[in-house]
Amino acid sequence: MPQISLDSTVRDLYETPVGHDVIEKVLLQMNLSEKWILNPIIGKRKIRTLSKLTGKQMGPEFWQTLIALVNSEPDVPADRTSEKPCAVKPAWWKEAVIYQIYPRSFCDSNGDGIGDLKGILSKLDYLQSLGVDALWLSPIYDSPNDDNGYDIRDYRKIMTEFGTMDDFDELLDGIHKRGMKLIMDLVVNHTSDEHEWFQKALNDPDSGYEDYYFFRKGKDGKEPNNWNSFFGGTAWNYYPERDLWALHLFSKKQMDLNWDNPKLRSDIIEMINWWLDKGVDGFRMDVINYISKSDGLPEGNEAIGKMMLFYGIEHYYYGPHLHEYLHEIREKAFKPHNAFSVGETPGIGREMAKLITGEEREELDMVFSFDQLETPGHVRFDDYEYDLNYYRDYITDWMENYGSNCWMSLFYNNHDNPRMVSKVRKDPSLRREIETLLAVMQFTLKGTPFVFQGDEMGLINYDFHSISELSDVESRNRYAELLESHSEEESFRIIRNGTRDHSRILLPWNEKAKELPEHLRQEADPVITELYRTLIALRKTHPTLIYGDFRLLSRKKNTFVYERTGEETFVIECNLSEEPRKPVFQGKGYTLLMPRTASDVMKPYEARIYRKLK
Ligand code: TEU
Ligand code: CA
Repeated sequence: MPQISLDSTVRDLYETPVGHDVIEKVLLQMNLSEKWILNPIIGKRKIRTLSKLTGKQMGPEFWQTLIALVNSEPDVPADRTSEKPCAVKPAWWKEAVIYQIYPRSFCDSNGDGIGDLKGILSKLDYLQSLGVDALWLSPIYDSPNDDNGYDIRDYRKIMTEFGTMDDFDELLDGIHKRGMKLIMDLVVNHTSDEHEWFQKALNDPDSGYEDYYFFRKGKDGKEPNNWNSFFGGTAWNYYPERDLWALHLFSKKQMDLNWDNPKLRSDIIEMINWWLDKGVDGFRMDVINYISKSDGLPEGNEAIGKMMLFYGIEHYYYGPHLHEYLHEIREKAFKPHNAFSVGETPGIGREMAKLITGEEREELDMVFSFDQLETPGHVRFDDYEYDLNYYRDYITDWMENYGSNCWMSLFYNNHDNPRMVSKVRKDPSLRREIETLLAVMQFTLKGTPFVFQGDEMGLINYDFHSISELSDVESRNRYAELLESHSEEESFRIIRNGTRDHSRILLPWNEKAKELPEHLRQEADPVITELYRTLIALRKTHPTLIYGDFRLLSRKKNTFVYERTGEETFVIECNLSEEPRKPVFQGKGYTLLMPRTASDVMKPYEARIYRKLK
């Protein structure tokens, strides 16, 4: 890869994997189209002259930072976009439907109001009957729960409220007996400050653990750098007993681990192997792209910080040793156990994802990319409605360009996000229509569907009435910050748009849930559950829906028509809005599989699945 400099053109920059993804991200953030870059007037311009145009806001320092990041990646993705679908190597996780459980709110077996492992065990038959192949459990390890288990105190112990290691063994056994697999959450960017390593590091300078974390001297009595935390405020905690600061990208109790320390890496890999030896089938890896930080933890660029709302991000979201560390985990733990991995990788775009999931590179099997979750120019806390035309373009772009050596994850929400159905339309009157549409796309597009608990019950966002109903650390911290410049009412309204609690309320089947205030109770919709069963079964009986080629047939406004071809041919037509319209696909020579009948008008959010007659 030729090195990029201020004398390279914008086009040269856009042709590098990191340059491509960063520019795309910036355009997204500013709600500008790709045409802006493809336009020769801009594209042929030297970065040096552009940097003059972008003025103070994105001054030369911004471009230098970007160039350094781009040049830190010498590799280019293998071009495997033009190969036939038969080039895709089969794997169980490409064929699987994965179901995410947020254990705290899934099923409570003993009426203490907290979901638990026995609760999950009691629902295995239900999950099997849905047709799901694997369960991903959000963290169930011992934790003081500052961030609901994403702050781990002991990697080898089960959280007391969730049960015991015996319960876990029984659960794993029950899952395997039913022919399903178990994927655990692996949170190794940070540990709880109550983890033994951190306690030793803090209390005994000679313990050998100080270098497991990022302890630094302050700068003139202030934080070592300007990085801020995803949960508000600075990313540094001061420990007066040692006159040292320690880094935490998330809550004050989630201390970042220093992956540059080979001893730390070897301890983590040993722990992973301990779980794999127990028989777990794979891991979802929490913020795994953050594990390698730039040497010396440099100041974050001002312009990037302002634009992305987080300072310092360019120094850790695609760090200098990321590929190396991912490969090491693969070699020393996943590969010998034939384990599956999916990385949670905020900020990673399509080209960088190729360098992480290209199968020949042996890093991760899949990633979750998040740019599909909000439409351009929006963040999670904005008050707006999600335009599904954007989802069509986003997902088409990935399916057309990701390559046969990479495999996509398909998801709309998780425990960190409000439900997509409510983002598309706040008024719930068409919820069943939208839920059906989303499910049809999820099970007929190319990739592995991840169902988040409750999606299959037709759940929507909760009607929170006050901040006291929210328990998430992010929501509470942000609310406190907002109060500095907004009224209580406004602050609450903003938090309510994006709070992670929308996906964290106890599922309706819990006895205890009946004690929730009326407005926080939801009934499960059996029609949607049945729909999930049908669609999952359809996908299973027709491998074309899994491995078949994807081809876009129409992207007219509010229209998404695509074809999947392999041994068979399917055509799916979606109406992406509430406006009725004429169908684009007439269905001649095809049978209509869904819905049972169709008229010559596509109803609001209607989705149709056709199969070609033999
Ligand atoms: O999330 C990481 C992440 O970047 C987000 O989705 C995050 O919740 C949001 O951006 C905050 O602004 C993972 C977990 O999924 C999340 O639950 C944890 O809180 C976080 O890591 C820390 O472990
Ligand atoms: Ca319980």
